[in-house]
Amino acid sequence: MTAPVAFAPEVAEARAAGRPIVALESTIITHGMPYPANLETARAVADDVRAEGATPAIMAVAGGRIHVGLEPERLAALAEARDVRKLSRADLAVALSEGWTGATTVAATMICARLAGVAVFATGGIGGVHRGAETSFDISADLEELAQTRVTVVASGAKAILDLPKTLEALETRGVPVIAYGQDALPAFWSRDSGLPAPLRLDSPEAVARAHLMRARLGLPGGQLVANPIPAEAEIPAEALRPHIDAALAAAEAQAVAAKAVTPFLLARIGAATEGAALAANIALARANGRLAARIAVALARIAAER
Ligand code: PSU
Ligand code: MN
Repeated sequence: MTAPVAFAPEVAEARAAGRPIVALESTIITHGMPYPANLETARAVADDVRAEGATPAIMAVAGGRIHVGLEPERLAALAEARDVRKLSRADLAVALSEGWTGATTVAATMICARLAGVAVFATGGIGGVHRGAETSFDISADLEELAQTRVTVVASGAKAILDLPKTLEALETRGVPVIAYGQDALPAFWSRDSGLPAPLRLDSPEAVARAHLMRARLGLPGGQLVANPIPAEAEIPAEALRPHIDAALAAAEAQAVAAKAVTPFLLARIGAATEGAALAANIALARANGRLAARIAVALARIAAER
């Protein structure tokens, strides 16, 4: 018995030819951004990946199958659909056995990527330890997935709505390499610098690819988090965002928003409060992450070919 995986034609061709592929998630489309910016961003990130010489594979679940790559009509329908489920590791099997339509989080996308033989994945920001997690216990399954599934995830760190020091500690405990790309500081999603030093730093796609391969040679499970700072021209300084983040967190508490709804609620509130500036930054960082992930995938393919 094998996993129910359906490859889009573009991805099937890339696989057959041994060309590099970059996994992309779908929760950022259905729960992370409003329509139509979500659809435009998904198309732009896919084009960015192609421009760097790799093939994009947006992951989603429908009709009892994991779709690896979405054809244009399927992508457009997903971006417009309401009440799409947000699927993490815990939900994936039931969603497939029940034939639900669902979008994959970072954790679920990593699982789908592994099943599809895709080593590199780009998103906006991973989930992590929420503020107040000492009482709510709200810690994203993305962290456990990074600890067990061998996929390199390119993101602009963890979302700044989270408790970043606790998120770093949780990643360290789980043995996840957190690699700042091209700088010493851990990025903070909409801002380039969280004020926290990143545990590791690498400066080229080749270096990230070599580290990915070395982890496999050591037999270590789990992936690596490549924390790519948002392009300087698109960043929002952390001080400018802080009041909006605090207000959104207060609203979430007042309205008793919990579980899967927390992150989408906070992103939507902060997007509205900043009159779209946070959304524009999110789009810019997602595109930059797609480009870097493609360069890493190309480097991985090149190193593999040299062996
Ligand atoms: N990156 C973005 N926007 C998003 C996400 C990532 O720029 O909405 C999604 C990812 O799917 C990630 C999820 O896994 O947010 C985190 O959700 P939670 O905090 O509930 O684990
Ligand atoms: Mn959560």
